[in-house]
Amino acid sequence: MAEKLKPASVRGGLSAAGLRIGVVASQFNNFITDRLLAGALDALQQAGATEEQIEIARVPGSFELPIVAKKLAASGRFDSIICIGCVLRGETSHYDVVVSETARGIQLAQLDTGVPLIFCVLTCDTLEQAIDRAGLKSGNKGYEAGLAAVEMAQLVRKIAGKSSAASGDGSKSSSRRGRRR
Ligand code: INI
Repeated sequence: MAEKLKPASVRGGLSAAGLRIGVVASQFNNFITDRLLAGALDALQQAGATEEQIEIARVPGSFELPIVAKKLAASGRFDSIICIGCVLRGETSHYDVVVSETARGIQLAQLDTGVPLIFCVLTCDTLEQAIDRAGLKSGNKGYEAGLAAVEMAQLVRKIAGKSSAASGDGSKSSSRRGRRR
């Protein structure tokens, strides 16, 4: 019987050594976002990060997360960026607009820049649900975001390392193509 395939797989580890992590935190609902930020910093510290490796930017509300995350990502100074916010459903459709535009903006920004942006925006119907996810019953989503930031930063670095090795080969072949012309 043929042996089963065991293709190589790549994944990011959980050591923050040498990584630079940005954080953008919304001040709206800061009762919640401060707890998410504390959870993210706990995770980064446990992964071995020091204060010098982390930079925090504060924005008024979640709607402002994408533009600041994109600016930080485009600066080239960060391996990944955690976006922290908390949107609570109110009586109008404002909630839906803020949630969808924030998520869309963050997704577009990470695809445009190639820097992983970690989505740590709670979207809850009630304050109780948010409290549960900011350190009570359902853990701290900020902590999970901190781990995801390290894992994604490492994974993207590994993939970039493989691509630059490959493009090293590619540039040889393109210079060969150049000589043929
Ligand atoms: N911003 C939030 O982060 N959470 C909310 O629940 C929220 N509500 O409910 O309105 C909110 N609004 C502010 C918004 O993010 C912008 O800061 C504001 O519209 C200015 O652009």
